[in-house]
Amino acid sequence: MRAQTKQLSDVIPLPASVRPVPAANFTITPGTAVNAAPGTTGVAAHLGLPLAADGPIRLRLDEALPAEGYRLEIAADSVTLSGGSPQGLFWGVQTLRQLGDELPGGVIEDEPRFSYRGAMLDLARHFFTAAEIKAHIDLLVQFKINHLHLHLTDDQGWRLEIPAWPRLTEVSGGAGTGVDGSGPGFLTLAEYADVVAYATDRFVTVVPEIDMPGHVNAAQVAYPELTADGQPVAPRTDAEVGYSSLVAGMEETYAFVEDVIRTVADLTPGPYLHIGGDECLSTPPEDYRTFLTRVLPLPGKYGKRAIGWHEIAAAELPETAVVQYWRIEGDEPNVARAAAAGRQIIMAPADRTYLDMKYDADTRLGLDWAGHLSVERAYDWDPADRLPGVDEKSLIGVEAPLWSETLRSVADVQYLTFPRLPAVAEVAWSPQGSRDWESFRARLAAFGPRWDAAGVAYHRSPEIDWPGRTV
Ligand code: TNX
Repeated sequence: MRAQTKQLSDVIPLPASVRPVPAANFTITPGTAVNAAPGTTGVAAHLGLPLAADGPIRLRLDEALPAEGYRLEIAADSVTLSGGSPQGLFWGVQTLRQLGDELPGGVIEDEPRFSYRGAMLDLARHFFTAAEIKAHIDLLVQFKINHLHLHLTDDQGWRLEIPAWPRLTEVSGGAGTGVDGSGPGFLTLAEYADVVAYATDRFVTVVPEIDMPGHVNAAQVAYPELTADGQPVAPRTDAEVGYSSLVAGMEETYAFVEDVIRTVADLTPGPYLHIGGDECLSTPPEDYRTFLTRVLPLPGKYGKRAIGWHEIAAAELPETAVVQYWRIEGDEPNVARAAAAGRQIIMAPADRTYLDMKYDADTRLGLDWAGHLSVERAYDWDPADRLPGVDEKSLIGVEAPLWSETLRSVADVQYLTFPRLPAVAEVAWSPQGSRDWESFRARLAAFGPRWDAAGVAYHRSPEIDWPGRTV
C-alpha cells in the first residue's frame, strides 16, 4: 500500500530531469484558471480548467526548448508550463495531469529519447470502431505515445474503404470476417478522417498499413482477378499466416497496389505509409524482390515515406524507407546492412514489445510464439543494444504492436495493453541511464486506482504491488 504524497518524479515515462523544491507545493481546485499565451489555447483545453488572463497556471511556447520538450515549474503560487511547440506543451500537460491536484514543488525539464513512440492496433483480425480507436488514443497519449499504427488489411479482413475497389470492404469488411468470423466492420472514408483528425488534435500521427504482397486473402476474395489463376478463393477466418500472395508478374497487381497506395496517401496527413511485407512464405524470394522494387517507391511518389516489416530489408530500399524490426531471430544481417546504408529502424522485437504475447502461462488471451512477456521484460531492455549494427543513431524509435487474433472486445485490448504499454513508452521516452525497474514498478502501482476509476480493464500483474481497489 502506498498512500504517501506524490513526488515530482511520480510520472510515467520518467522525465529527463526532475529537481524537487520541497516547500513549494501548489494546489489545483476546480476554480483554478489557466493563463494561455497565444498559440496555446488548443492545448490548454486538454487541462479541463477555465481560462483567465490572471490564472496562476501559465501556458506558453518557448522556441529555445526542443519541439517535443517542455519545462514545468511548480511554485507555491504559480505553475508555469512551457513547450518547445504545441506538441511539447501537450506532453507537459500529460505530466501535469499525472501529478494530480496536489502538485509537488520543483522543476521538470523533459524531452524524449526517440521521436517515434508507437502503438499498433490490428483491425484486420478483429475490427474496432472509430469511437473505440479514439478512446484508445486517449489512453495512449497519457504515456506520450505519438504514433498509432493501424494494421488495416490482412487475410481475414479489409478495414478501410477504397472507393475505386468497393468490394474490398463490401465483401471483406462485412459479416463473418475476422478471426472466427467474429470481428466484422470497416472504416468509411469519413470515419478514417475522423480518427485521423482526433489523433492530430492529440499530436498523434496515424500510420496506416496495407499489408502486401502477403496477407492478402481478403483482397483476393473480393477481387479474384488478383490471384495467379483468376479463380475465386475462399474467405479465411483461421489464424494461419504465409499462404496468400499478390502476383509479382501481373500488371493488374500494380494497378491495384498503386490505386490503394494513392488513396491511402491522400487520406493521411502523416509522413508514413506502411506497406507490410512480412511473412511472405508463399511468395518466391525473387518475386518478393521484384514486387518490392516496384512498390517501395510508390509511397514516395505520393509524398510518403515507406515503412515495412524488416523482411523488406532483403530488397533495395529507397533512401527514406524505414525498417520495422519484429522477429526474435532471423534477418538480422539484412537489418544491420540497411542501418549501415543509412536507413532508419523502428524497434519492435516480439519478445519485448508484442502486446499480444501472454504475460505468463495463466493469461487467458494472447499468443506465446515469442515466449511470455512480463511487465519487467517489456521494461528491462535497451533498443540501442538489441541488434548488432543497429545503434542509437539508426533508430527513430520503438513500437508496441497489438495483434488481434485472440481479441474480441475493448476490454481484451486494454487487458493486454495495460500495464505493458507504459513500460514500452518509458523505454522509448526516458534516458536509458535513468531507467530502473524498481522505480518503474513503484510508479506504475499508482495507476491501478486511476484505471479502476476510469473503468480500464488492465491486467493486475502480480509483478506490481497494486494498492487496494478503490471502486
Ligand atoms: C506475426 S509480426 C505477424 C502477424 C501475427 C503475429 C502474431 C508480423 C509482422 N506478422 O501476422 O498477427 O505474428 O503475434
